[in-house]
Amino acid sequence: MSRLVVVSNRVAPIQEGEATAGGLAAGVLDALKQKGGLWFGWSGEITATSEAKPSLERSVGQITLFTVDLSRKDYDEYYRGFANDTLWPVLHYQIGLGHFEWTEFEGYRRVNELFAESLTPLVRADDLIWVHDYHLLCLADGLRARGLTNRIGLFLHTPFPAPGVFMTIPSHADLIKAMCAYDLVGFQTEIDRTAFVDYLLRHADGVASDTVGAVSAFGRLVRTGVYPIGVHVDEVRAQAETPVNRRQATRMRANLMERLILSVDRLDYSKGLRQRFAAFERFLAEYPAQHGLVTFMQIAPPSRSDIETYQRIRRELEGEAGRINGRFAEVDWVPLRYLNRSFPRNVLMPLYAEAQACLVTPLRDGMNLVAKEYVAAQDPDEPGVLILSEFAGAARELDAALLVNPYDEAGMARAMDQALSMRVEERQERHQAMMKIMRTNSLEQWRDRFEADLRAE
Ligand code: ADQ
Repeated sequence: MSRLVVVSNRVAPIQEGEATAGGLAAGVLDALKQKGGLWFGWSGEITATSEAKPSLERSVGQITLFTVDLSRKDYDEYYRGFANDTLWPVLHYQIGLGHFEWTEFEGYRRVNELFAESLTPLVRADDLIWVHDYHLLCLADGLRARGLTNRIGLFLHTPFPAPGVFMTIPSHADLIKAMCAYDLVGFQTEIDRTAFVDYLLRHADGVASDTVGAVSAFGRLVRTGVYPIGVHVDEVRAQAETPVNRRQATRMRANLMERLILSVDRLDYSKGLRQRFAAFERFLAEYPAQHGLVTFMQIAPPSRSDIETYQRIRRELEGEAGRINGRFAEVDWVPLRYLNRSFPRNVLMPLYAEAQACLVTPLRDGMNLVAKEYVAAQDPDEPGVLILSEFAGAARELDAALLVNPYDEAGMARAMDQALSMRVEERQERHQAMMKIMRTNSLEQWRDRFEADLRAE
């Protein structure tokens, strides 16, 4: 069978024998481990000049990792600029936060070209190329320009917004044209897929093909599909249950109050942290009987901290956490614990299992794996309650969660109260329904279905 070539902005820092990471890294690694192959991406190094010369990073088992370095200018324009300060906010419907510069878009294209130039000599004729995420929308275009006729697929981990939102990016037409150089474009939900197809049909003279989900545009046939990313359900539960870790988590619980509401996110404005803090404040104000009993723990390691919008949200949250605690804390009770760091999975999963409720309330999210990990980590006899934003991709599958609108503070406060007082029978019923879907849409399914569709004639 042909080799798999995976391309993403960064390659995961994998070592032999190490436990698997979450999300993209876990899914990609599994696929590569099975069949062997190559993983290509940015090294994370910033050098004086970018050079289209891939270096062999390392080989782990049958997997070979190749990377390229970026120059400061490339990093600023491609990564910090267009990818994370223009595309990311717009893909998450945050038009007001998107900042566009043509020079940064040119930098984005230049780095996509650099990736194409470096990768081309490493690719064999029958390799299957699987590209990940919004950083590399133009990569297939660059590979085609260099004569590659391989199957090339893109999986977008983020949402794809309604055409009217996407078109606020001045270079939207260039991006869409470049995306049509892929053979298959995969999305997390049907909403995202439909938005992309809608753009092609209404704004790019696209014509729907007889093949389901395929559209002819710019002289090519691009297929589309929905592949909701999942988690290794049994692995998560096993990590949550490991006695030594559980002891650690139980000790942690002893330091908390009777009831724990947990949130775990990268510190990102799309995750709705500000609105969530406000909802918790509303909850404390409206449900005084919970005072002294409940702790809300927000774990949020900083990300992309060299971008101004991220620095701003961090400052705001620090201020809000202090203010809310100042307003409600007692000598023996601190209602909100705000932790700006990441934790190993063998600490995080047992902590999920200890929490009576998990608040996952992004303003928009491609999928949100924390929601799925939380459900998978629960004890089936005594499960906690997931409170989930209707704007997370995960809500399309996990509709047995308590679904909330993250802009509705009062609604979220009500959901917190409902979660903490829910009878065990109802919790079990909701948990079983979600587990059933998560077993069907597992991480293995995500990987196998995307690969099979990319391979298919
Ligand atoms: P992210 O935006 O990073 O991913 P998410 O799906 O929640 O968001 O994945 C986060 C992963 O990182 C989870 O596995 C979680 O356990 C881990 N993590 C988060 N905070 C952590 C912490 N403090 N310590 C340790 N680990 C932590 C993008 C998209 C999502 C999409 C994924 C996968 O934005 O919508 O679900 O890719 O496709």
